[in-house]
Amino acid sequence: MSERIKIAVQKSGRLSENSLELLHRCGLQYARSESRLYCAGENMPVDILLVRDDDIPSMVRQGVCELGIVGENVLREQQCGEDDSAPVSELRGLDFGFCRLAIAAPRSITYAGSQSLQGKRIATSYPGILGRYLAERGIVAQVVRLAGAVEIAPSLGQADFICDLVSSGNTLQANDLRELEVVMESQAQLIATPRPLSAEKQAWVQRMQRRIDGVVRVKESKYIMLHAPRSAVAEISRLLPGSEMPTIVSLDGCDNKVAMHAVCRETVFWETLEALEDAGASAMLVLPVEKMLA
Ligand code: PRT
Ligand code: ZN
Repeated sequence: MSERIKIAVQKSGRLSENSLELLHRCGLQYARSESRLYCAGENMPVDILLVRDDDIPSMVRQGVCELGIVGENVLREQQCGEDDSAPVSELRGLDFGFCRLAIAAPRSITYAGSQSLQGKRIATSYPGILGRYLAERGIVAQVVRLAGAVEIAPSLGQADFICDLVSSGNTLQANDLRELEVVMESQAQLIATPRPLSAEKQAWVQRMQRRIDGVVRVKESKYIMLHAPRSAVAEISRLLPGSEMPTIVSLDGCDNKVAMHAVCRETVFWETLEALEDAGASAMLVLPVEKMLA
């Protein structure tokens, strides 16, 4: 193999650890040194480029890197400002880096839906996404562009509202702000270059994509075992999230109950287990799935 592919990953920030862990779980071995921007893959022709997240969409669009991992919020904001003749391919959500871009305001402000934003000043680091959102709703407001510390803009008198990323909501709370509406939901995305690739590079891009797909699907998947009254099998099958055909096993010496085993390909929440219990399920076990070939 003479040609190598590159994956752009955030150097140090909220997505770094999960991104590198994902690549590691795909079988990629590399030596990392804190100061280096380039980690050469030791067992595959796949290298990692560690950069600021804002640089990732353009690096992938221009073909400097064949693949990249970046927040949808960053990708969408940059797409607002560029001609979209050759956008990157968005291959899949990676199930980490969850956050939302939301409008918030000091608790004292009265708010009666989006129209309350009319004529107001809104501070944000996402002027592109916010501008589109307002235009789609026919709202004319003054977008105040800030590079950071958006949450203190109202108390400094720079803006009436803010539009910023939120995950736990603690930062809003600490600044006495109230979340009012969600502009977009976001998670980390795997993106690929729109540039044509040699067959050799294309094969490695597809291989990495398949492995990443497998790792993410397994992460979401759980193996569920439970006992169910025969009469409730149909209802319980319907409640099992993302499972196609549960295996039904008879229980020795028990005619009215069966054991059901299923792989659930979606997150199994406590609420799901409670709903299963209400439907008659008992002896429920939820196990992680290590590897899966589907
Ligand atoms: O240096 P570089 O440019 O690479 O990094 P950065 O500082 O621009 O980005 P970074 O590391 O802060 O975030 C990278 C990506 O993580 C973002 O683009 C989002 O896709 C995602 N992400 C997930 C978040 C958050 N959650 C998040 N909570 N990005 C930022 N935040 C901020 C939020 O705005 C608030 O100020 O973190 C603070 C804490 O949030 P709460 O709600 O939990 O209090
Ligand atoms: Zn950034």
